[in-house]
Amino acid sequence: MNPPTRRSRCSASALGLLTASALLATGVAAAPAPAAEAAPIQASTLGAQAAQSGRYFGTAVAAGKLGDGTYATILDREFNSVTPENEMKWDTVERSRGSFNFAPADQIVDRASARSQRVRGHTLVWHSQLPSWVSSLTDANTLRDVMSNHITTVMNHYKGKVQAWDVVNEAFADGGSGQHRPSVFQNLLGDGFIEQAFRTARTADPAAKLCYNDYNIENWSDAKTQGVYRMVRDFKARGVPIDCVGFQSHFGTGGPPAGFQTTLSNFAALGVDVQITELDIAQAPTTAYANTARACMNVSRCTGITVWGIRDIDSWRSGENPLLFDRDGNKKAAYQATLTALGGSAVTTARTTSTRSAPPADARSASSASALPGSFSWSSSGALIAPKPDSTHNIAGIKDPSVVHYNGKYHVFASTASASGYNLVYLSFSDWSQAGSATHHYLDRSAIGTGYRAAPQVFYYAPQGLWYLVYQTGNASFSTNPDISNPNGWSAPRNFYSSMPDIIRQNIGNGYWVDMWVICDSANCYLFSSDDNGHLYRSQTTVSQFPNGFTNTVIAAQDANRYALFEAANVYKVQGSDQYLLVVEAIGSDGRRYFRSWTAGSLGGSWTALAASESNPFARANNVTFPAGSWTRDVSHGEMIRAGYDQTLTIPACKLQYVYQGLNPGASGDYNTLPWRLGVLTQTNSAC
Ligand code: 9MR
Repeated sequence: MNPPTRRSRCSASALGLLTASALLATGVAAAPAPAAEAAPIQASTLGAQAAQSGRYFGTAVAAGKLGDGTYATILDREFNSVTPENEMKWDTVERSRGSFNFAPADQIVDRASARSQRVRGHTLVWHSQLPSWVSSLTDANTLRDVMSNHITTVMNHYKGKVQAWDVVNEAFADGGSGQHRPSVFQNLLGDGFIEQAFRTARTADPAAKLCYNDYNIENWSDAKTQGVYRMVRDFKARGVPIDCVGFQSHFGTGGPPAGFQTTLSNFAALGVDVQITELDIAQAPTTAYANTARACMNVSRCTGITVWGIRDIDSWRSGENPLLFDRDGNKKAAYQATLTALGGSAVTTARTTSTRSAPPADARSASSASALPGSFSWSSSGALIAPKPDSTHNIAGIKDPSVVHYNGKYHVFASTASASGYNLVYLSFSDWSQAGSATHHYLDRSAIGTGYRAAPQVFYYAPQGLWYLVYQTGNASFSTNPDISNPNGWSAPRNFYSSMPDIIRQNIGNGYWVDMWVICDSANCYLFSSDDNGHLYRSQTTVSQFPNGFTNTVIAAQDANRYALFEAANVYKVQGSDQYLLVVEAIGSDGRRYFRSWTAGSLGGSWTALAASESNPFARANNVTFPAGSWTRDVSHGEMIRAGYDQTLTIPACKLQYVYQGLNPGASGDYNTLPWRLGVLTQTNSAC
């Protein structure tokens, strides 16, 4: 979006003299659009498919196996979460009192961070794999200090790198008692040791999710399940910090108990996330795996599934062949059943409407196919979100939406525009029909503060377990928040750059430095920005250095006609393919805003035209059907609804939805007081 100083020079009619031929890009390759009949791609890996519904799919990892090429290849291809299988347990991390050894776990965590895989920490307090110097303690105060020091030291070491911790593991007894099992913790500290562990953990790393993890708690009516349920209910009622419950799910050949989904949803109803944390099933029957995945998919607070190892030979119960890959690393039938249950089975071709059964996922050639069509058509909602001025916020327009779907809700961030300038607003709702009635939280009341802040972009930076809000302040700025739903949780602005990079200073002319956009692949993060002067810039840093170290700023795309490559650039990864999509807002020959699009095989470009002209636009009034009354003729600064919510900015290849700003076609006057509203485009020519 353009800054507060901009006047009405870009509003309707001001550019009526531009011709379509003036839109030919100079720095952007103008290639013919790919054939529209190319087969659309579904996600072909467990992690990508789970991400489509905002979930993760993880595995236990053993540091000693990372050098095994087959193991590492499957790990990086299929999984977006890892749990160190043994390396974070007490007998490895603190074998003797006060002497910590993080090397084996660091190997796993550092490797995962570099690949944007999230990490579950397993485990802080457990009666097993506990060194004898702890299990032989006899003094309660000593044990209390020892436990507290262990939790604090380990969590501090992994702060920002481990998203969720199994704070206490397997504290409940098997059988019919529903009580805690005996252990040194239980015996010396009593029932309160679990609460104490969770309170210590919250203090040590307030951003980490804190889980209780156990086995044989999948069947709702079991006494053990009921015992854990009562504990979680009690914790929630008394405000003891707990965020999640892990169901290990080590199943026999029959798979999960019939009531597993009921158990998951009953726990979720207490206000915790639920996760399947150590899944393996004797002989890996396809139905048993599919039923387990389905139980999670059917519970919105079931946030992810972790299998307890990659190949059968990697399993702690290898004699039972309980995993998804055979000893040679081939996908077993249970793999395909799981992928299907996660939603990733059907491959549809655009030539016919018939569905054929999916070939083995590894037989698909995702990288060579074009995931998106070469032309688009859309239907628009009406104006769904309008400003909600209050006594201290006299807002004229709501603009520049950024949106993620997370935890069952849409979280929308936007600019607020008024004669006195710009700031940010946040609203959330579970359905677009409720968007208009959602509460507007003005973010100038958070540490983001007052003053010029505009054009937000939100995403979850998985390697750090933190939400980022990127926005323009004159520099490229950001704030972070451990909880996207807490509008007061954002940190004060920090800048990505010490000052405007030289190359921008040299090319910006009479433009403005606007619309900062971050996207990461597994190795690097890229920061794109526009100058309202025909240039799209790109800087780069590594995933491990982010948010620091942005450098190597280059012109990623340019056009001699500044209006043809104006502002509001978005870059996304297209799910299940090697394609990246770039859309950039342009000003058409009719003076109206619209979007052009390009694709590339990597974030470094080069960008090939996809739907990039006024007659074949990505989104423009001429390829959008509006409700009666056509509330806008401009399709301006917006954002795609993503398949996930992390820093990879992955969008589905099908049925795209674009949240955008539009305005009454008759509006005129000062650019800052134009009555922008937000609506949603839904793709109507999706081939899948
Ligand atoms: O898979 C782990 C195996 O390598 C270890 O020898 C074993 C030692 O107790 O722990 C296994 O993992 C366990 C996990 O930490 C907690 N739940 C049960 C898992 C299987 O025993």
